[in-house]
Amino acid sequence: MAKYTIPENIKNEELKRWVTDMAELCEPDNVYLCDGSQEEYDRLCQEMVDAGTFIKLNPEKRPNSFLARSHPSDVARVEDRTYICSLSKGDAGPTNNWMAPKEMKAILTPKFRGSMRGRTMYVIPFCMGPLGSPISQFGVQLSDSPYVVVNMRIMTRMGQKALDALGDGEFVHCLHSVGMPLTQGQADVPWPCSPDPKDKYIVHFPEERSIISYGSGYGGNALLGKKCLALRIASTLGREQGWLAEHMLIVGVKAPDGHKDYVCAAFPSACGKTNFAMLIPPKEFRDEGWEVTTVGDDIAWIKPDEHGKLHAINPEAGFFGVAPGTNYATNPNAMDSIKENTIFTNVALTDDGDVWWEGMDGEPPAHAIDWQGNDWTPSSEKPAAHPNARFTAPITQCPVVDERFDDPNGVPVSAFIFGGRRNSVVPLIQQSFNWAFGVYMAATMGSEMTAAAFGNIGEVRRDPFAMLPFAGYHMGDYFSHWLDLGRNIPEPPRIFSVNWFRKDENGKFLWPGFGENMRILKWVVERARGKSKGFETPLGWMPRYDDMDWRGLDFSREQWDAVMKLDRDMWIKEISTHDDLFFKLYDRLPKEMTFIRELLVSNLWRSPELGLAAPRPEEEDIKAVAKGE
Ligand code: O2Y
Ligand code: MN
Repeated sequence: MAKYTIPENIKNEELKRWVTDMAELCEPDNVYLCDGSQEEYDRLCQEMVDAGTFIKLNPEKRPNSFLARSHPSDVARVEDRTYICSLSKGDAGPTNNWMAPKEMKAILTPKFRGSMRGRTMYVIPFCMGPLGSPISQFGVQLSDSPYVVVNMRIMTRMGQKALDALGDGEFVHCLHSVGMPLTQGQADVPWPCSPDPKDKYIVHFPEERSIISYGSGYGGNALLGKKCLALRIASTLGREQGWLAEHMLIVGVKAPDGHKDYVCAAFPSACGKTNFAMLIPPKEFRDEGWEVTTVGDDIAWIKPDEHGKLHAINPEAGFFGVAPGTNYATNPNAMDSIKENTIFTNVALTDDGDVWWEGMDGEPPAHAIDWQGNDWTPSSEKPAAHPNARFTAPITQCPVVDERFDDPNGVPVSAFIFGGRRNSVVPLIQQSFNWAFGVYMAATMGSEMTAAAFGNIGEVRRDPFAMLPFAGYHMGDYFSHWLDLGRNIPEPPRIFSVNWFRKDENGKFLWPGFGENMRILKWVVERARGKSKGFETPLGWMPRYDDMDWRGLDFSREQWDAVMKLDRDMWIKEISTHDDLFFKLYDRLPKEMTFIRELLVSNLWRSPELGLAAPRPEEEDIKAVAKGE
């Protein structure tokens, strides 16, 4: 006999049906509809403190904040357990794991039978994007994890307000269980999950617009609004409906004349994306009136308005940022964002009830409790915080949150930036000739391996558009979608590539990065307005040394030449390696990719003296950019 009752407040007929069916399958003790209130948040946090899942941090140091420690088997997204279950295998493409929907459901349904016994099934209505925005999407997550509820309250617009805005409309069905039912009075553990790595499933059904996640309570595996909905499902929706769901930050760049441009930028993990999203311009720029503001740090949904102008929203409402390495030198705005009302996961606990991680400001504490609950001192062999330790904090706590972050119309996009982590070959900044060349550049971006765990050190791992783990469909079709979109809008944003990570022969970074990236951002936004100068190279347009604003930085012409150098032979080799990815995608690779590849190679052959010495007349280039050529 069922112990639960279905909350009366659920008026959406499909939601009522689905909750009833899933409760019957999962057999929870209770079904609870989340209202998203502060009272509910506080109560669930207290319940987790009582259960040992949360540790309340010292309210004088970190008001209203908590620390959670996950099970050691449950510390990150699990790409090898992530599936795109489209009806046809071809639609998922060779870069996604695939299984037929029926086959996958035959595995998952028995797993969910009774999976929530002894637990509460939380019904979490949420909206990705500002309430009332034509770009936003609704989801409802059913989860047996109160940790998920409180994180979803920070990361999305969640609760009664989302349910009201949903009305009788459609929503993405997101079913989640940690996969550890409590049978016959079995005691709970602080971090329930399925400890067997092969017993975790993060599954997407793009045609049904549904997500099923089993066995993990961590991050992107469990907070289903984020990577699962906002990228994998939304990318398939965007393709059908003519918009883009991208792994991009969004920043506002205000010039001294008051004009503000918005820039979307894609970087793979570990490329300083959050730092760039909250960049503080150098003093000389600030004094002059330059400002950088944050709309989002991870995901952008981008849609043409009625005039074909692209507008972007951040579908999220919070940051789920990496803690280790974050400090007042690298990212003061992030540090200020997490002063209070923050959930920390897998960081260390200091003796005075605060948090600590490797790379935090100041001296390490003489003693702490590490992320696994063990005593830790600076002489310990293992790190105090897990390298993927996280903070969850509301974006409204960011000191430089953009005034339009919650604007239902989104913000107009002036430029796209794509960046990888390359030791050599790729210059600090270049602008693609046009939209199609930009798509090629983004399709071939990549990062050199820095850890053996991810491949051979030094080998380039291609991560097209930083979307390899997040595209919900075939990457070749994804490139075609970008090409089509650009063809159908009158004035597409300009596309740029950056590489902050180029090194000299001694392995030293050639570019200081951090706030100095403002100099690049300034060139980008002015270029997008047809204002800043550049010259043509076989690969695109580049700024000369004199086209850059060097106030406050001692950076010589020689240093600039080193960080901007195009080596013809290396580039010909580089372009030949693009084929590795293209061959993989051959059945759906748009022909433009092959044509542009050929064009780039022939441009390079025709430039034996490649370098920065022989620029074309600047005026001509500026006119060409203004015309969008
Ligand atoms: O490991 C996780 O579950 C989090 S992954 C993540 C979180 C925030 C922003 N980006 C990412 C990512 O992997 O790109
Ligand atoms: Mn990300």
